[in-house]
Amino acid sequence: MKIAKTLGQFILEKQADFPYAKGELSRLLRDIGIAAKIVNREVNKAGLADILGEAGTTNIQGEGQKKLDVYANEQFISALKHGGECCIVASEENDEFIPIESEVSKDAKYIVAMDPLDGSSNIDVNVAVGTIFSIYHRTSTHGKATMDDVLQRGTEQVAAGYVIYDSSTMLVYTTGKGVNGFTLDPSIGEFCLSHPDMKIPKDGLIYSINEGYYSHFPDGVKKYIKYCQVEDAKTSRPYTSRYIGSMVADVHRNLIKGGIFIYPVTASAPSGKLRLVYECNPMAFIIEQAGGKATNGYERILELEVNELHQRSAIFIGSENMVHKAEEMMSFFSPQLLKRSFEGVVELQ
Ligand code: P6P
Repeated sequence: MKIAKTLGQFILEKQADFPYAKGELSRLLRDIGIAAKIVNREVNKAGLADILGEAGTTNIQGEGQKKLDVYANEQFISALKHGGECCIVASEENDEFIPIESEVSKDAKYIVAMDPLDGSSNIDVNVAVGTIFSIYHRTSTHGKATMDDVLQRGTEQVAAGYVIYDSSTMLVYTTGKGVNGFTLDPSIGEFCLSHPDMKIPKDGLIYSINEGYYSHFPDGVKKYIKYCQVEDAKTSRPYTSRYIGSMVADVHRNLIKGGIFIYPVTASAPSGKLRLVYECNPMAFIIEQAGGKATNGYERILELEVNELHQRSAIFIGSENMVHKAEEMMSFFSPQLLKRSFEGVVELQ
């Protein structure tokens, strides 16, 4: 029986693709893999351990933190702190970024931005949740790393990935040379290469959006939803609607099967809900590397200017041809006109 390649073996093998690599990125990815295995253990027994439910605290998003949110955040921060390859951690769960100033880390060259447990509202009902991470080189050349090191465009990412904790636990990541997926083999406690060189189909038959907000959507999004629902054998419509409510799970399904995930701006979230730095940018990097597309309805996600750590963005991400079609519908409204319509200045027909 062929022994599958472990994440560690694969990382080292690919390190050769980067002639000047001295192993720091390899070790950083290893540290993330270790934290993912620890979090996986708790996610898998959430119903048994006293780790379900609310932590009784709220994060900067004003969201009630689940015990597992806090636990996952602590595990990833600890692994990154002790790994010595990262000088700043920026997390959805922390208002400010966390400088890592230990002797071994203060001169480390990498920054990690993460959503330690995305979709955590699904934990208590046993639905897939995920971790999303994004890795940058620090831009500052001396002294303490600063917020400028964190607020970099998505195009500057060195690596990005996600972990999906579901029927099986997978780690999917890119370093800019394609996308590879690893499935955790609990019998050996290793992530093993199971999905080499992942590519998202150019077309798909699945659209993923929370239609409960339909009345709040921009007209272009309403047009696209109606387009997906029209009977048309030539284009295999109507498409299928699938919405898990966990971005990692919805995007992962579309990466494998083809499809589009949309979280647009709405009247109640005029800048969108999802966060640019540690949700949209890493997922956009991965999907682009797999041959897909990711925009905010008008502009490429990876080129959006990053001004704040917890900045939000609309996102249309998935199969290239589906995102193109959605953008066609969105092109009816300029972002400016759309914004003024939410401010009640302009009545959109
Ligand atoms: P809604 C989970 O809270 C999350 O951040 C994403 O994982 C998910 O896609 C989205 O929010 C779900 O938001 O408003 O549809 O419940």
